[in-house]
Amino acid sequence: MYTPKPEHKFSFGLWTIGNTGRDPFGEPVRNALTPAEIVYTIGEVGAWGVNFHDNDLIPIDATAAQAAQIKSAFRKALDDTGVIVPMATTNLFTDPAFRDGAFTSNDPQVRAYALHKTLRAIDLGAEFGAKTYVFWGGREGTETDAGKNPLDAGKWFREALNFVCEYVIDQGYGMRIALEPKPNEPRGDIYLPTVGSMLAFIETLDHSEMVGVNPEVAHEHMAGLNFVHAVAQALDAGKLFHIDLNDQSFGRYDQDFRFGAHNIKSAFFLVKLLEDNGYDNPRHFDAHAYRTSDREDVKAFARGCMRTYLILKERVAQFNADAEIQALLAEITADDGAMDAYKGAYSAEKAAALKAHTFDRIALGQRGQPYERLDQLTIELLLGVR
Ligand code: GCO
Ligand code: MN
Ligand code: MN
Repeated sequence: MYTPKPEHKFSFGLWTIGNTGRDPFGEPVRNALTPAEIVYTIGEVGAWGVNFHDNDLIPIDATAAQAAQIKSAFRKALDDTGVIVPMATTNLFTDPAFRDGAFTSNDPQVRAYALHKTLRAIDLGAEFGAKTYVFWGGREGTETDAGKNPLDAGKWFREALNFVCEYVIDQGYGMRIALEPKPNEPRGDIYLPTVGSMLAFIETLDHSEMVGVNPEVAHEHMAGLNFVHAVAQALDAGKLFHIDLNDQSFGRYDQDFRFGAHNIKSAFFLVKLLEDNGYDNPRHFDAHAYRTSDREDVKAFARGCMRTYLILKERVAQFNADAEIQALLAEITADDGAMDAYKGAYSAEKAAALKAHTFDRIALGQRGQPYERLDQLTIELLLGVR
């Protein structure tokens, strides 16, 4: 029942399963795996897809012969396991050239290099069948605003994305672009820090129809925001092209915990939102095993992400079928039709009638809502006693 299946579209990045546990204070604690080895692990734990940055697959300084050898081993692992490549992206943050950003660097040579690297990485993604291309601007930001004009930065980023969209169309790749916001880390402040700001920016692009968002649980939580609300706004806009699932405590560094590891209640409402609204794009776990894990425990981490998702999905079905919960919801959202005349599109008559209506404000203010009862039932359901 909690076994992952292809239709769940669970994916992991090469960088997630492959993560060696290096952090700003400590060296790697796990051996590095080749891309092919990571694909076999992903196949073994039962996931559907593997995503990569260009340099997760091909090191930045690889020769053509090395690249060809890596690609053929990777291709064989995909064929052997049936794992597919749904998404690809560009590493625009590791190399020192990007220390002041990529598309928003003050240096025109760096901006051009970022575009060059991205076009080649898009080709690499297309070669392996990726249908979603992610942009996470990890270095697109500042520590001080003394040296960079945020309006210029926005203009440069827009120009680059317009160029990329035309390139994808020109090549006939049929890819969609997903922009991933993050408020900070590794920059002091990253431009377009939240899902809301990214959604607004997308509407300024030449090909906004092919650009959506890739929201990440940890990123909105780092900003102290409600992730479920952010994702709902993206769904409402038809822009939820991809999602990065993980977990994070509020107010901490970028933790990238296993999905559902920290805040089970918000994970539940997230799964509910996705499942109730027929979300059918990839469910990508952009998370890392604890630094204390060995390679065997990394598999437990990966299985845990998927298993928790599927358990929560079952809890959602239970919530939707629970008579007591549904009765409370019906009570909360009850509508006797008395206000129907004022609903819907504007008309001068409707506005006049609404203004003339007398409301019993005191009675309205006396009406409570049984949210405590509903929330306790939700908690009991999640704790497995219903
Ligand atoms: C992070 C980001 C990245 C991106 C990845 C794919 O906080 O480091 O979430 O993991 O998702 O670069 O674009
Ligand atoms: Mn992240
Ligand atoms: Mn991410």
